[in-house]
Amino acid sequence: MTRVLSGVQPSGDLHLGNYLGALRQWAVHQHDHDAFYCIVDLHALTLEIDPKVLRARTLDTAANLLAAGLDPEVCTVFVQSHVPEHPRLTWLLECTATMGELNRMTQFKDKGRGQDAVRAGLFTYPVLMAADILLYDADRVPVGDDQRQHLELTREVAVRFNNRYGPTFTVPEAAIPTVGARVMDLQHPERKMSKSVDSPLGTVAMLDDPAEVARKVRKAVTDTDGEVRYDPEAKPGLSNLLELLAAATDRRPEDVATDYERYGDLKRDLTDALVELLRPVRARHAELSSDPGALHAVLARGAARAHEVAAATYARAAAAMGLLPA
Ligand code: AQP
Repeated sequence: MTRVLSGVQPSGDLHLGNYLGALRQWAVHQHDHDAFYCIVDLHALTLEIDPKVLRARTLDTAANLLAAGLDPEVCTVFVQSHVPEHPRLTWLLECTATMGELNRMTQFKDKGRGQDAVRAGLFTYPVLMAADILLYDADRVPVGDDQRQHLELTREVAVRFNNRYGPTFTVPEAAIPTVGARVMDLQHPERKMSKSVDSPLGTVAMLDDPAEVARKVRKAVTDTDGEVRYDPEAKPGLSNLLELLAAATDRRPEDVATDYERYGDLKRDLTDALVELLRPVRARHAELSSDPGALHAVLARGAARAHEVAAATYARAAAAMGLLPA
């Protein structure tokens, strides 16, 4: 069976972008792949985060993943820091990637903008992500469009390592959905919806209640020309709404656009579709959160299974580079 690996940071409340761009695909892939899904808490340390909040969010992210349809009997759900081979392999890969490659990554520039002191970890983040993926010999990595550049770096590092030290890593492919891969902020449609950016009206959380979803969609920024047309360049706000309705109803945004003449009608149907899409997720999350002990048990089983695979890959990579076995 081919293997998939993907991760999510416990850096804030999960939102529609995370759900449509990633989690929904993860739930599908778990049935036809050997699937590993990781809560990447070490990545969340690259930006300011209160330790108590990080701890609580890590467990809540686990509840969100299961609520989004991951079945721990079918796939492996675990926390990155529970598997020590992630930072260990990162060092080996930091000695394989180059400063020039990391300098070309756009995400650390976006996330570091406006900060007095950017953490070194924000700069080397893509190498930790490469380690996350390569440790599991993943063939496919289901991610949103924002991770395309990091995936490409992972492939380059894997190929270089294999050429330099002999065949060690599987070179992974990105699996990016055709619709929903880049959900934009409802108030600032020029930037992606994001957990760590403060945009309360622009971000629809996976657990928002129907009234909140309705309020945010009603206030979503559009334009004044009044024509319903899918045109992300000229009409980014409206096109984002069309993409969301298309993603929620498994259609193409161009086709959805032909059903509407008025923005208000589109917003009404989008609200209904999102409320229905998120209803089961909210209900399952409420159940799962009432039993933290069961969530801890799922994560402990996941870490044990992930560790078996990761330890073997790490040993192979360390030996290939010439490190003396302990
Ligand atoms: N707006 C988005 N549209 C589609 N997919 C998205 N993803 C994130 N935002 C969107 C996908 O969700 C998965 C998990 O993301 P992450 O937690 O690794 O962090 P990120 O990509 O940096 O996403 P966020 O939500 O913006 O988090 P913060 O603000 O913490 O950085 C990934 O597959 C991602 O592509």
